[in-house]
Amino acid sequence: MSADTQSNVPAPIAPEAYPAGDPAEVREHQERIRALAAEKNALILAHNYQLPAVQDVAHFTGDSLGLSVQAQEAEQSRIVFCGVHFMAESAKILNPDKTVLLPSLAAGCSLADSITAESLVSWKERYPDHAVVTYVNSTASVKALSDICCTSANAVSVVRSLDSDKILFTPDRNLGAWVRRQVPEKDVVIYDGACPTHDNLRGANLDEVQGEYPEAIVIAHPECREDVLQLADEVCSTTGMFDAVRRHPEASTFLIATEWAHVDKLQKEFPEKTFVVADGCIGCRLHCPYMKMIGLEQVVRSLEEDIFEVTIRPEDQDGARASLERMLATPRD
Ligand code: CIZ
Repeated sequence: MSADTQSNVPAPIAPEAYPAGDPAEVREHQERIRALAAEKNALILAHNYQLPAVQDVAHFTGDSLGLSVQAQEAEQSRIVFCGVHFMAESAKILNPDKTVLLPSLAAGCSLADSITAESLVSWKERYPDHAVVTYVNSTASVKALSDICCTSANAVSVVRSLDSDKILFTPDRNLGAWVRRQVPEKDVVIYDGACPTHDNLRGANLDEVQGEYPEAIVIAHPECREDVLQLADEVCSTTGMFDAVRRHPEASTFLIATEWAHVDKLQKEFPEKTFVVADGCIGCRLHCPYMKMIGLEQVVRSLEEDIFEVTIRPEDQDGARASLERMLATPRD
């Protein structure tokens, strides 16, 4: 987008303008983190939506499905999970003998908070014949009450894999509606939660940015609303977006409808292409404040002081683990 555009689309902010900090200080923190991780036998995992400086220092980055697998395969005795609380919980559920640390207690998830165990119990009473499929963006107590979990990378395959034709999908209504459109032969009842970051984007926002980049390929996350997904050439999880870019070798520009940190990551992976956040503005609508609660200082402190340890209620452990393990046995879409 040119700087002198008359458009209402906010001018994009260069990723390096987002509070990346003084480069010397960033390097110093990253070196300290590497030294502490080696000393404490810690594996550092970072989600695709984490600040770029945090992702740069992680042993592995990825989506929640990929990071769950890394957590399971970890040889280290402790895992520092740079993501949000439900992701660290999943790592702990799958690795009950390891110490799992979440560097900030403020790293919650409003989508996970949109459904409680009590509300799921009453939904199950209303739909007693339905198999419960729960998005991993949920608490351990909700997972424990579910038949199987899914991520955005395998939600369609999970629903297809079930014997039951009646599904109760929780808690993300946009992902649930996307799945229902892909699997029309099943009766999918959908809970009314949403990720505000993705749900904030409207087709009209994307349409305006598309006017600036008429040739661009649009890749959208299935947590976006249907009016956004209808404008997309590809709908996939963050990890699926790498392959989606490769499916369009002729394209030079991509509009990406997901959290901006992942757009930064795609840009680094494919430096010869141009990636634009679908609302035209890094850090505007497609910004997850919870994912940005963890900076390098929090990771240093977490390693130094062994905080904040994630624990699972004993009564949730087995049920939540069974739901996650069924999910892990299902391939990506
Ligand atoms: O499953 C995840 O990690 C989330 C929340 C998004 C994605 O597509 O990676």
